Amino acid sequence: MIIGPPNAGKSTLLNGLLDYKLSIVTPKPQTTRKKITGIYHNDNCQIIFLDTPGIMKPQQKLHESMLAVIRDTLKDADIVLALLPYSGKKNYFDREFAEELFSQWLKPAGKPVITVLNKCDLVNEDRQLLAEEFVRNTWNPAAVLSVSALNGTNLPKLVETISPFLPLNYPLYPEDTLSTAPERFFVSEIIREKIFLLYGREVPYSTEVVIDEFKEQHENDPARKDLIRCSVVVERETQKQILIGSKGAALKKLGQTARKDIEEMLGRPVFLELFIKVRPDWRKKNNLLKSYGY
Ligand SMILES: Nc1nc2c(ncn2[C@@H]2O[C@H](COP(=O)(O)OP(=O)(O)OP(=O)(O)O)[C@@H](O)[C@H]2O)c(=O)[nH]1
Ligand SMILES: [Mg+2]
Repeated sequence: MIIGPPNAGKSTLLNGLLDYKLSIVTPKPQTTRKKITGIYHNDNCQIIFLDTPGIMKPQQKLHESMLAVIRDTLKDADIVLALLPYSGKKNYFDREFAEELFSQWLKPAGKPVITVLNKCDLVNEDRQLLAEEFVRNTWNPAAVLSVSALNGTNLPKLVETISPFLPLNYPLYPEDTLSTAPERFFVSEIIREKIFLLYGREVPYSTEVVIDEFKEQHENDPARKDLIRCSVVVERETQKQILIGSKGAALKKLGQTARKDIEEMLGRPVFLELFIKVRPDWRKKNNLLKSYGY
């Protein structure tokens, strides 16, 4: 599994390893809310990578559910990739967070840990060696490696580093399987990604996307586009107005950019209909969270 703080590049790493954009990525923290399974295949092994939300201090019921995802995934994982991003700060990465990660999460779990220092493109090699040395001396993980999930630096080496820790088993999935989640989940994730990219402030955090209908019409008649109907759920009427924008321009842009990526993923044209709904404080309400799969 991939564990780490928000914005560390966990989803970028999953995508880089798979060489496919499976998990959504944005410059904003707390983009990923659920576990994303990505299956890597090569001639020697199969690795089931699990991307998780970033570890944060919970401020909402939604956050508690995200933390529970991390906890449950950690229980199931054979190997843990602890992802710590380099930063321009004087210690090169957030040691305080790393200490908390090791003492509160990794030590109690007792799994082999590979510390992956990500965003190595942001610091020079001397600093990387110093940081790696510091990690080795302080927390003594099974291995330490600097990578750039974005540029692909050291990703083959990361796979090599993981290999000896893999349990001996028959492949669990056929070679063409990339994920276990259904297409409609990735459709909702693509729409969420576009909302994170297009809107500011609290709007992306207050938004959830629910697929109400996914009609695969092309099977009976290849000339007909698939129909996808989604609810975009927000917490307030004001957020609804922001999503729609002046004369509906913002919503139109959201629909267009999301549809483009959805069509690319599915490999066929679709009709995408977005309905905006207001569900006050959905992030605090157990029954709503449950109905959205949290
Ligand atoms: N410079 C640089 N940026 C990176 C690298 N990896 C990821 N990023 C950027 O970091 C930001 C966050 O990336 P994500 O992959 O969404 O991070 P995450 O850890 O999944 O974040 P959450 O899902 O919010 O917890 C994006 O803007 C990425 O482009 C890297 O190796 N180098
Ligand atoms: Mg993510």
